Amino acid sequence: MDLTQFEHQYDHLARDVASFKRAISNKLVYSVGKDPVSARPEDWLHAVSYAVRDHLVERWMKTTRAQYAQDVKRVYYLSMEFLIGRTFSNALLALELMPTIRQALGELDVDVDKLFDLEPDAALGNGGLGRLAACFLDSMATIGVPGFGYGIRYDYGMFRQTIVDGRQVEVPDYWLNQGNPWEFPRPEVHYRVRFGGYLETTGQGVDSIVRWVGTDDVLAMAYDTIIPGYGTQATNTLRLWSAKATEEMNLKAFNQGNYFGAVEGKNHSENVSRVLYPDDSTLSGRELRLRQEYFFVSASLQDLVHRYLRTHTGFEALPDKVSIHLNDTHPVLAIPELMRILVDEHRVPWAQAWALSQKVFSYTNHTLMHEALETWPVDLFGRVLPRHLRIIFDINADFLAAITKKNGHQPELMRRVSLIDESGERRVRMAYLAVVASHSINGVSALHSELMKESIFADFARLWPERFNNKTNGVTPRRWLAQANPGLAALIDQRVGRGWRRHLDDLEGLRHSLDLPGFLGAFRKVKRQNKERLARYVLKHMGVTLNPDALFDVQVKRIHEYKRQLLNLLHVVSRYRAILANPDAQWVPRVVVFAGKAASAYHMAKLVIKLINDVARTVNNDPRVGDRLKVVFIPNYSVSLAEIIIPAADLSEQISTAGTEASGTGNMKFALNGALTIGTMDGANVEIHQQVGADNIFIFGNTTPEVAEIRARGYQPRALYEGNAELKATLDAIRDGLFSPDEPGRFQQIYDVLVNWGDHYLLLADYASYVAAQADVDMLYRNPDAWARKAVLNVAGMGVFSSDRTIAEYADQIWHSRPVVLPLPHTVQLAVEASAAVSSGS
Ligand code: 26W
Repeated sequence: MDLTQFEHQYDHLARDVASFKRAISNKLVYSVGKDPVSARPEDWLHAVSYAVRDHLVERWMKTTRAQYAQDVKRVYYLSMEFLIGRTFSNALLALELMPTIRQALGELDVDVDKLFDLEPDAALGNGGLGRLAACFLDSMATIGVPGFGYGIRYDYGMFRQTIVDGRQVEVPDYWLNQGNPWEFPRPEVHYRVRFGGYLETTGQGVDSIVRWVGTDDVLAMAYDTIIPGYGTQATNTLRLWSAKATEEMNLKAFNQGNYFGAVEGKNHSENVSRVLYPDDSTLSGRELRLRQEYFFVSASLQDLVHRYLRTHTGFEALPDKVSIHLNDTHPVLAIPELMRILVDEHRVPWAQAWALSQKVFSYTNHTLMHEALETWPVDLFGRVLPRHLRIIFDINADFLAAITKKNGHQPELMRRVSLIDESGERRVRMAYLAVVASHSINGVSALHSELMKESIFADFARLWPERFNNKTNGVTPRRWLAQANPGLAALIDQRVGRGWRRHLDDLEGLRHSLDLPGFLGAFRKVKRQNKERLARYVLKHMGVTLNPDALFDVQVKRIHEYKRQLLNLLHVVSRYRAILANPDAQWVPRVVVFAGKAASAYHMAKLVIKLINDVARTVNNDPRVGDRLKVVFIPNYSVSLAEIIIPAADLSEQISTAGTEASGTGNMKFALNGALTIGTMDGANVEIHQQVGADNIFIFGNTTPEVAEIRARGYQPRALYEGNAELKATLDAIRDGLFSPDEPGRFQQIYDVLVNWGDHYLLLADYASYVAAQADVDMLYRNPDAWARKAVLNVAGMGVFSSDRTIAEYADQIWHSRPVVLPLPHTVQLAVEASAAVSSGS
C-alpha cells in the first residue's frame, strides 16, 4: 500500500479541548456503549482512556514503521514481572495532555481526580525487580531504544493485602474485572507452547536429529500495551502472553453428555497464566512456576525469531539485530529455547547456534540471597521439558570440556561450576546457565556487582572477568517526581526549567537556589502539603489522625528479615518507653509509617506485621504519649500508594544489613522527593551517600567487611542484649507481652530469633548506632531550615539515579543498540519544508 495515501485517509487527531470533549463523548457512546445520562465514573474513565489512547496509537505506528524501515537492532527485555501501576495519568503526562483533559472533563461535568482513583494498578510484579522493569520500559521509550517488553498477562496480579486484627490476610487481585482499556488483544498472534512428551533421536553425533513428540500443548496469545516515551514521538511495546487452550473442549466428553468434564482440560491448561507467584526472594520450586517460565519464554522467542525472519534470511545477522535481556534467572529457559529453535527447527549446526546465542543473551542478577537462587530438580525438569534438559546437558558437557582444556582436569572446580548440582537431589542451576550463555552479566549497584564476583559467581569471574559489569539501578523521574509530586515538580520547574524530566542532571541547578529568599520556605510548604495529603489518606482509610507537623519517618518495601523492619521497630519501642519514662523532655513529634507485603508462606515476616500493628495500637491509644509518637501500618502497599507515601516522607529508612540489599530503588525515590535517608552502607545507599555527601545523610551500622568479620569471630547477640540496658528492656517488653496482653507469648519467637537463635541479620549489632543516628535525626529536625537545606541537596544530587542514565549504559555497553530515528511530526515537517524552500529560494 502507498503509505502516504493511507495517512491521508485517517484523521490526524486534534489536541484542543473541544476536540477532546467530542472524542470522549463519542467513545462513551460508541465504544463503551453508554448513554451519558446513565454512565458511571468507570464508564467515563474508559471513554477518556480510549480517547487518549488514540493519540498514542499514532505515535506507535510511526515508531514501528520506522523500526522496520531502518532495520534497527531490537532489544527484548524478558521479565516474569512488570509492576506498572496505573497508566491513565502517566499517559496524560507523556502526551502533555493533563490540563487539556482536566478542562475537557470538567466541561463534561466529570471530576478527573475521582477517575484517577478508579483505575486498578497493573500489579504484575512483587517488588523491586518488577518495578525496575517498568521504569526501564519508560526509559527505553524516552531515550529511543527500540525495546520490547515480554512477560505474562496474569489474570491475578500481586494479592491485595488486608489487615484483619493486625494480621495480613491475602485477597485475590482480579484486576481485569472492569476490562483493561490500555491493552490490544491480538488473537491472531498466538504460538503453540509444548510441555511434557518424550524425545526420539535419529542419527549419531553432530548429525543426530532430535524430535520432541507426544507433548501437551497450550496456546500463548498476545496482548499489547503501548509504552509512550516522554518528550518524544517514540513508543515501545509491552507484549504480555495469556494462555488459551488449544481446543475449546473435549468433544468426546461433550458428546457423552459430560459438559463440565469437557471444559475441564481447557481450564487446566489456561491456569499457566492465571496468577503471579507472590514470592519475593524465595523459590517456591513448584511445577506451575516452571511452566509459567517456559510458557512466556517460548512464546516470546518464537515471536522474535518470526519477526527477525520477516526481513532476514539465515541467522548470521541475528546478533546485529536482536538482543535478549534476562531479568534475573526467571527467563533463563530462553537459552535452551533459542538453541531448540535454531537447531531443531532451522537445522542450524549446534556450534554455530551456540556462538549466536552467546552474542544475543545478557543477564542481570538482582539478589545474592541463597534461598532466591533458582535451581530445579532434574526429575521435574525432565518431565516438563525433556528437550530442554537434554540441551542443557549438552551445553554443560561442552562447557566442562572447554574449561578442562583450558585449566586441565580439576574435578573440584568442575563440581563447583557444573550447570547440574550433584550434591544431593540433582538440580539444574539456572544462574550458572545464564552466566555461561551470556556475554554480559551485571549487578545492580557498585557494591552488589563487586560482591557478586566475590561470592556466587567467583569461579566464573575468574574464568571470564570481561563478562562482569555493574549497572546501577535508576528510577523514572516522570512517574516518581513529575506525576507523584506535582507540587515539588512545579517548584523545580520555576528554578531550573522543565528539562529535568528528560535530563535529571539539571537538578544540580537547585544548589544555586538554596539562598534565594523564600525558596526553602516554598520547599517546606510543598512537603507539608504532601504530608497533609498522606494524613488525609490515613484518616480516611484507617481512622487514625496524623499531625503533619511531626517528622514523617517512613519504611515501605516488602517485609523481609534482611530489610530489618524489626530494627526500626526496636527503635520505636525504645522511644515509646523513653517517652513514658520522661514525658516532659523536648520530644520531636514523630509519625512512623510502615507498609509492605509479606510472602504468604513467610511466617516470620507475617509475625513482624502483627507486631507492628500491635505496637501501633498500644502506642496510638496510650494517652500518655499524645502527639509525640504515632505508628501506622498502611495496608496494601502498591505503586499507587507509593506515589502518595513517598512524597510525604521526611525520613527514608534504608536499613538492611550491609551486603544484603542488591540495590534498592525506593531509596532513590525518597531522596528524589526530598527525604533524608537513614541507612546502612548497603546497595545503592553507598552511591547515594557519595552523591549527596556525608553531611546530608544519616549513615550508621556495620559495613559489609565488618559484618563478615563479626560473623567470622563468632557473633554473640546475647552479649549485646545483656550489655545494653535499653535494648534489653525493649526486647523483654516485646517478649513479655507489653504489646500482646491478650496473648503474652505471641512474640516470644521474635525475641528468640534475635537473642537465642543467632540474629542472622545482625540487628543487635547495629542497634546502638541506629538509635544514635535517630537522635541526630531529631536534633536536625528541630532546625527546619537546616533540614530543608539538606533535603534540597538530596534532590539536587539525584540526577544519576534516573533510569534514563541506567538504560543509556545498558544500550551503549551491553546491547549496542542505536535509537530509532523518527520522521518529524507532520506539522513540524511542513514547517521545515517551507523554511527550506524559502532559504533555497525555490
Ligand atoms: C524465584 C523467587 C524470586 C523472586 C524474586 C527470587 C528473586 C526475586 C527477586 C530477584 C527479588 C528482587 O526483587 N530483587 C530486588 O531487585 C531490585 C531491582 O534490581 C533491587 O533494587 C533490590 O535490592 C532487590 O532486592
